[in-house]
Order: sequence, then structure tokens, then C-alpha cells
Amino acid sequence: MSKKKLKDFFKQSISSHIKANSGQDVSQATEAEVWAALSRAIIEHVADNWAETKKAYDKTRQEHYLSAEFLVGRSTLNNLVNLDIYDEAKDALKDLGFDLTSILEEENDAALGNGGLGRLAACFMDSSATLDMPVTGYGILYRHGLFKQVFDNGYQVETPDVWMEDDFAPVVPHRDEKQRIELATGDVYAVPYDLPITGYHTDNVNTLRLWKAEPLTPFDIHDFNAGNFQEALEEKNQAEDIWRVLYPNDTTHEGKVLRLKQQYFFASASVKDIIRRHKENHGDLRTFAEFNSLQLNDTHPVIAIPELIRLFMEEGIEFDEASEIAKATFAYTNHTVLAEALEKWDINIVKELIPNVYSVIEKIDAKFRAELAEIDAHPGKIEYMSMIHDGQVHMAWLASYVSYSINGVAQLHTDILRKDTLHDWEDIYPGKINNKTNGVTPRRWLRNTNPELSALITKLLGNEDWVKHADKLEELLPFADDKKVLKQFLDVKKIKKQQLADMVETSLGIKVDVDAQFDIMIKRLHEYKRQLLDAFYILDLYYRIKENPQEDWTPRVFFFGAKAASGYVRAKTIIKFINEIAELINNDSDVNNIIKVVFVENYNVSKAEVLFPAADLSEQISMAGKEASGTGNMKFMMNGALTIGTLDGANVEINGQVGDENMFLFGAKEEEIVEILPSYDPKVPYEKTPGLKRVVDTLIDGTFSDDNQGLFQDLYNSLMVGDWDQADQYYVLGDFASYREAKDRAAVEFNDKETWARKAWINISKSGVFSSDRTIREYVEDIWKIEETKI
Ligand code: GPV
Repeated sequence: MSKKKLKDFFKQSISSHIKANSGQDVSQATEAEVWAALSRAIIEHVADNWAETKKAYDKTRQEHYLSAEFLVGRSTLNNLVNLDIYDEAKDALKDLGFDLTSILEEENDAALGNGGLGRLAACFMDSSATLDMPVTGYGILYRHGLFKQVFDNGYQVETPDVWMEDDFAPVVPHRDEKQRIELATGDVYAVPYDLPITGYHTDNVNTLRLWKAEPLTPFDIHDFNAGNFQEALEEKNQAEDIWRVLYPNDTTHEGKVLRLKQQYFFASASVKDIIRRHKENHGDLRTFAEFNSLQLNDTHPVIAIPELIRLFMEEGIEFDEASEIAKATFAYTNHTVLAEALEKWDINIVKELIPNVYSVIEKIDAKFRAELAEIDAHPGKIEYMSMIHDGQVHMAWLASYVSYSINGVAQLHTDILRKDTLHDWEDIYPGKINNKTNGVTPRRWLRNTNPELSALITKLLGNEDWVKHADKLEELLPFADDKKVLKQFLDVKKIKKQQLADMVETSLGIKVDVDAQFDIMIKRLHEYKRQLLDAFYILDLYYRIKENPQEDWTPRVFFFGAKAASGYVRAKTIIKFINEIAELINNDSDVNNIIKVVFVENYNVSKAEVLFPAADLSEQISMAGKEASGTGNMKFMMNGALTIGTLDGANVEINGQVGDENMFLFGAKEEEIVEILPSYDPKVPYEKTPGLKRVVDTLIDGTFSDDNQGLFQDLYNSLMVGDWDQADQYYVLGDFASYREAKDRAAVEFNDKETWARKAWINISKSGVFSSDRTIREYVEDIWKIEETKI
């Protein structure tokens, strides 16, 4: 279509969608209505290609990505850039009297995820579509996404995220493809809502299918007519509970029955949908594994395994054959080695909610035990590894047995799975465990969030090919010695810092100096990620500046963004502690012209898009061995921030790319931690490291107030009281001295702008391997065995 035609199409389509929806002319419409109409126009624009893509995929072997979370964020800008129709949409809106940029601000984030795991799934969708790979995502359309965070006197308060009203314009329902889900508490329908997933500069349009629960009957007419209005709606309310909320958890296991219901609901609906499509297109169920593979994004969808076997048995296939098909179908991704995150369900809960599925799990368990006895495995080992023991169903073990592939998400993480978390499986099924280092989509995280840097890169490389082939970023490396280019990079960085500064001033009323070093820690709040280490550093720095105001201190702004799981009291205490420190520092005129602390409220994808490009220093400071991969570390690197980090997760691989001299490494290594912890006494660094005692003691000496709730005392105790496996489990005090040295060095080095820019530029040049396109190619080659299917 010509540019002119496209523009006319958008004008016409937007106007008629507004008319159809509101009965009014576009000139009467609100910006929110225009955004919704634009979303509909985009669907209209891609509809034929979307249908054609589905048809093409149904003829071939395809992958189905099952995930309880897809942290999509906003879609519209991404779609306009991917489809190469940004300018036409902008011009069309201009003619209609609207400004595209402000229309895009009307879109709420689809916050259907907690953190890294959910955002990874969203990046994988983008990469699969861009690479024309037959991949479909399956998840839940949560009525309310992750909670909205507000600060009240520095405390986190959760409020509902009202991100969609009765519908959400970018998704389309397919009522004809609804599925009936069998639950002991009463059956419900699962109705699919499809989000089109556009790829960058390709015609293929992939699908993210999100399920919504509906009652079988809208209300009980007899109850209603008898005046029992509450009872009449009971079934409806029960169904609506299933898709009401996303559990606000990240890495800790939430043992709620409703959560199991959600997991079964979307796993069953997805498996039924996949079986339906297979039957329609290939007839014979026995060829299922030839045409289909299902990737389980952590343990949340693992209940799909017994469900698939159960449904095959209903179709007349014997258990043994059905389970062999399942073994050739499922692949499992593990995202953590934290013991509390390996999901287990009480037998009674599973039995009561889904009795027919439970009896299949029993059969799988028996088959596993028999297979292990066959190879003379030690009985104790069999017991430990079996799916059902200690009164619980062990979802990670179920996944590990049945799946044909188990993958970790960074090399170090995979090594730990092999030698530790899953070492029994490694012994018995050598080769099953493999590594797929995470990645992030350069479309969203560089091209769209940082158009200024992207323009510079495109100018230097001569074209935009790097957006689809991120390895081409390496061709930027020679410019690391080009002073003019480094100057241009610094100019761009300043623009991005100004944009963040503006956001912070508008939303929080805090003014920050864009010439200061922007030091940013954004991720979920968790003790193992060690926001507390950063907080102690800042407080120590505050006291050092107070004592020595004349010294040549580098101006710095310390940014935080983090949500804590609503039931995770200690994480919420750390938020309060940081907000207390921010209050103290930002209001002290002796220091607030040198340092400031900004805790960004309600950190989400849209805010992340402003924060990543503005960073000078990227905080990746988890205790070594605990962060499976991290993906924020990659987003910072792509946008030219230097990492201060431990050798943990994918930091190890970032270090492999840029070398020690282009990042700030500190802290104990994973193999050292293993040695140190058994005899570790936090009182030693507490006493010996100058300055440390003073900042730790602020938790109990009245410097800060938690309104006498004992929260800070508990935090203090978590660091100082108990045996080695209790006191300071995450080695905050142990790593403090090393962290302070590294961070002080980063502050001094920042003063040499050109050297800093050179290092940042090397980071950008070396970031190509962290594109999720590379990750998806590896899944495709090693696990999925699917082929590029271009329409
Ligand atoms: I398990 N992760 C997450 O965000 N939520 C979870 O429930 C679990 C893991 C994260 C890991 O913590 C990150 O290290 C990793 O980068 C991310 O998953 C994606 O693999």
C-alpha cells in the first residue's frame, strides 16, 4: 500500500471505529477513545495476514509457549514500528486533530506479569514473530494485572490495577473456540482473547492467546425469580474469581487453592485448544508430538502434563502410549534455584479440585518409580525424586521427569542446576539439562525506548539492519575511539536523563541534576537481590559527605524502582527504609546538592522504558548464585550503562563480553560463597568494616521511624542474629567493603567523561548477543525443532 493510501486507511478506519463504538464523530472523541480506535485500526490492518499466519502454522510443526505471566506493557508503539506504519498513523491522526505521542500515552500497561519471568515471555513473543517462527503464547487475561503501588508515608500500599474496563481494544475474542474446563467446584468456560503479536518488518502476525473464565450459565434464573439475588450470581462470581488477579509473587511460592485453579484453568484450556487444532489439521492424535511441542515457562503450567495425558486417554489411547507422547511433547524452563520457589501442592488440594488429573499424576509417579527401579536406582533416591511424596505433588520433579528438555536461563544458573538443584536428574538423564541464556528484544528496549540512540547507531552503520540482526552492533566497536561519536553518545545520554528528570519532577516533585551520575537499581524487591546493600552504601556515603563536605564528591542520583510481594513483610520494610533514607538526604541542604535518592513509585514496563536509557550505572548486585539470569542487566547494557555487579546470573556473560575493565565487578563469587557461608559470622564485617556498624545500627538506634512496628528491628535481626544459615543469609555485610570500593571507583571514573563514554560504547557494541532473537534461535534449533514459516 502506498503511503498516501495507508494514511487514508487509518483516517477512515479510526473515524468509523469511533462512530461504531460511540455513535459520535471523531471530532467529539476523547484521546482514550482515539487510542482504542487506533488499536482497532491496527487489527483491521493486520487481520488478513494474521489469519494467513495461523493457517500456515497449522500445516507445520509448531511451538506453544505456556506461561502464567506475559508482562507485555504497552503494544501500540511497538506495533506501529514493527509494521512500519508509524508515520502514516501519525499523519492520519494529525489530520483528525490529534497528536500521536499523546494518544500513545493513553494506553495502560498490560501488567500480566510480576517481573523478569513475565517480561521474558513477552520478549520471546516479539522475537518469535520477528523471526517468522510458528510460536503461539498461552496465558491468562487477568482482569487486574499486578497491583498498583503507592507510597503512604514511605510504606508500600497495594491498590487494584484497573488496566482494562469491560474489554481491552487490542485483543479480540474468539467465542466459537471456547473450552469447557472441568473442576470439582463446578465447570467453567474458558474463552480465548487473542492479542496480535507483530514482528519487526515482516508480514507474519503471531498470537498470544489469553483465557478468560465465564460461568456456564450467566445466572440462576430460578434463584433470581425467587428473589435470591446473591445465590443467583454465585456461579458467575466463582468463575470471575479465576481471572480476577495476577498473584503478586515473584519467586516465592503462593500456596493458594485459587492459584492452582488458575494454573489448571489455563493449562487445560490451552491443551484442549492445541489438541483441537491438531485434530482439525492432522486428524491422528498419534502424530501429536511430531507437530507440537509445549514449552513450560517454569512450574506454573506443569499441570498441563497430566491433563494432556488424561485427555489422550479419554480419546482411547492407553496411559503408556499417552505418557510417551507427553514425554516427546513437553519441555521445561527453570527460572530459579531458590528452594521456596519450587512449587509443591498438598495432595488433598489437588485431589479435591481435579480428582481425575490427580489419578493421572499417580500413574505417572508409579511409572517413574518403576523405571528407576529397573535401572537399580537407590530406593532413597527414588523416593526423593518421585512426583508424589511427603504428602505433596512436586511440580518441578513432574516437569523434570516428563520433559524432553530442561533448560536454565544463564550459564552459571544451568551449571548450578546440574551440580546441585537437579543433580539427580543430570545423573539419570545426562544431556537433558541444557542452557539457554536469556535475552531481551532490541525493538522495545533499544529501538523504541531510545529512538535518539537508535538514530545515531543507524547513521553510523548506514541502515537499520541491526534492529533485526543485533550482532551487527559489534560493528560499532571501532567508533569507541572516535571522539566525535562519543560526544554524540553523551549528548543522547543527556537527553534521556533529562526525560527521566522531567518524569521524576512531574510525578514526585523531586528536581535532579542531569550532570550527576544516574545510578539505577530497578527490579522486584527481594532480599537476595540486595537493595539493602545499595541502601547501606548510600547512607554511609551520606555520613561521609557530612563529615567531609569539602572533598571532591561526584554528584550522584540514586534511583530505585521496585514492588514487593504484598505478603513479603521484610521486602516492604526495605522499601520503607530506603524511603526514610531518601527523606533524610533529599531534605538535608548540606548534601542534597551532591546526592539525591529517588524511589520511583509503581515501577512498571512503561516507567522502565524511561529509566533504562537514562542510566549511567546499572546495579546488578545479587548474592552470587542466587539470580538465575537477570534481564534488566542486558537492557541497561544495550542503552550504554556500565554495570556494577557480582559474578551472578548473566552478569558473568556480560563480563565475558566486555571484560573486567568495562564494568565494576565486586563481591564473593559463587564458589567462594559456598565455602564462606558455613562459618560466616556477620558480626565480623559489622565490627571491622569502617562505617558499616553505623549504618546497620540506624535500624535500631532511632535514626529512622517505622512507627513502632518493630519492622526495622526485625530487619536488623535478620542480618545480625542467628546461626550462619540465618544471620545475613544473603551476605550483605560480607560484601559491603568490596561493594563500597567498586562504587566509589565508579564515581571517580565518571568524572572522566570521555573514558566513561568509551566504556559505555563498548558495552553497547557488545550487547548484540543479549538479543532475545539469539535466545529464540537457540530454543528453535536445540529444543523446539521448528522451522521459519514465512507467509
Ligand atoms: I521462579 N524469575 C521471575 O521473575 N519470577 C519467578 O517467579 C521466577 C524467576 C526470574 C529470575 O529471578 C531472573 O533471574 C530471570 O532473569 C527471569 O526469571 C527470567 O528468566
